[in-house]
Amino acid sequence: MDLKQKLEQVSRLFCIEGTFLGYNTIQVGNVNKTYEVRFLMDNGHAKSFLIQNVNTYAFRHPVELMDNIDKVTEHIRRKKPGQIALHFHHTADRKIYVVDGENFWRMTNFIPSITHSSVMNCNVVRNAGEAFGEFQMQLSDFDISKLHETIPDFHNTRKRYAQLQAAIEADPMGRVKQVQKEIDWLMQVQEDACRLTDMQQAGELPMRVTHNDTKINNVLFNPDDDSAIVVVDLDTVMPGLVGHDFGDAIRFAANTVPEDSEEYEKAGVDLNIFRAFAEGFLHKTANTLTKTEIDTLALSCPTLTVELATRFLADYILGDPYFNIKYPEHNLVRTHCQIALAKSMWENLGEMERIVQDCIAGA
Ligand code: GN1
Ligand code: MG
Repeated sequence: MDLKQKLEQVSRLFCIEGTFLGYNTIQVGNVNKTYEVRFLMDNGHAKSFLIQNVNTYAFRHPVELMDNIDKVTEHIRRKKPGQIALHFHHTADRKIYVVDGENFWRMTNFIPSITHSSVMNCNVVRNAGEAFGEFQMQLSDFDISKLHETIPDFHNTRKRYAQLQAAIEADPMGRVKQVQKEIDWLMQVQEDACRLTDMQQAGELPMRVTHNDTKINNVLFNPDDDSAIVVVDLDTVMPGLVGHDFGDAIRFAANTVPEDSEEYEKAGVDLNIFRAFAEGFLHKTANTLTKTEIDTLALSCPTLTVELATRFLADYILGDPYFNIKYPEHNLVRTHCQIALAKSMWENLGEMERIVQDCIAGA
C-alpha cells in the first residue's frame, strides 16, 4: 500500500468521512513524520487534518506518551476553554492512536498558521518566549506524578555523555576516527556542561512540568501579526528544569545560522534574540522562579547546546538510527553547528547572565 492509501486508511480509522483529496508532507521535525491530509467534506468545504507517524525508536512507550499528551492538553483546555488548541481525534473504540504493525499513528485538527525555523525577528521570538513561559505556568499546578517519563533521562547531560561514550566504544560504522576533534572538544567541556545536571541531582533546582523540546518551530504563529497561537509537539512534556526549556529555545532561536547550517563557522549566539526571548519568557515566569533557577538560566544555554551536540554525534557514530537525516553527513553537520554555537555561548556567558538580570528587573 502506498503512503497516500495508507494515510486515507488511517484517516478512516479516526472516523473521518468525506472524499480524500490528497496529502502533503510537513517538512518540520527531526523525529516524527508529519502529513497534512485534505478531505472534501459533506458540506462541500475542503478540510485539513494533521496525521503523525510517531517514531517508536525514539519513543519506546507511545501509548504512555499519548496518555501524557491527553492529560496535559485537557488540563490546558480546562483553563482556557475558548482558546485554539490541539485536539486529538478518536477511533471508533475511543483511542487517540492507531497501532498498525511497526507504525503508530495519531491525528489532530489542522491549525492554519505559520512556523519559524530560521531568520527570526525579535518580535517573533519575544512572543515565543511568552508562549513557552505561559505553557509552563498553565501546567504549574499539574500533578507531576501523573506523567510518564516518555524518554527517561532526556535532559540528563551526564547520561548523554555516557551514551556518546558507549557509541564511541561500539563504533559500528568505523566513523570515530573521522570525528576525534569533535569528541576531544566535547570531553574538554564535559564538567561545565554537566553542572546543571549535577545541581538537579543535588536537589538545588526544583522539578517542574516542562515542555523539553522548545524549538521555536514548536510554536504555531498567526501569519497576520506573528502572535503565538499554540505550543505544539508535546511528546516530551515531562518533569524537568526551567533551564531545559529556556536553554533549548535559545539554542535554536538565537543561533545566527540554522541548526544544520553547513556554514557552521558562522554559528553564534545573537544577543538581541537572546534578550527578546528572555523578556518574553520571564515576563510570564519571573515571579515563580527561585534565585538559583534565575542564576542558571544563562548556563542552561551552552548546556543544552553541548548536550544536543553529544546526541547528534552519537547518532552519527551509530549510523543515524534516531534523527531523521536528509543526507549521509547530516548529523555531523548538525554536530559542528552546535559545537560552534556552544563555543560562542561560553564566550558570551557573562553578558547573557547580565541580560537575564536586566529582564528580571524589568519583568
Ligand atoms: C528533535 O522532533 P523535533 O524535531 O521537534 C528532538 C529534540 C532535539 C531536536 C533537534 C524527541 O526535536 O530533542 O533538540 O530534534 N526531539 C526528540 O532539532 O528527541
Ligand atoms: Mg519535537
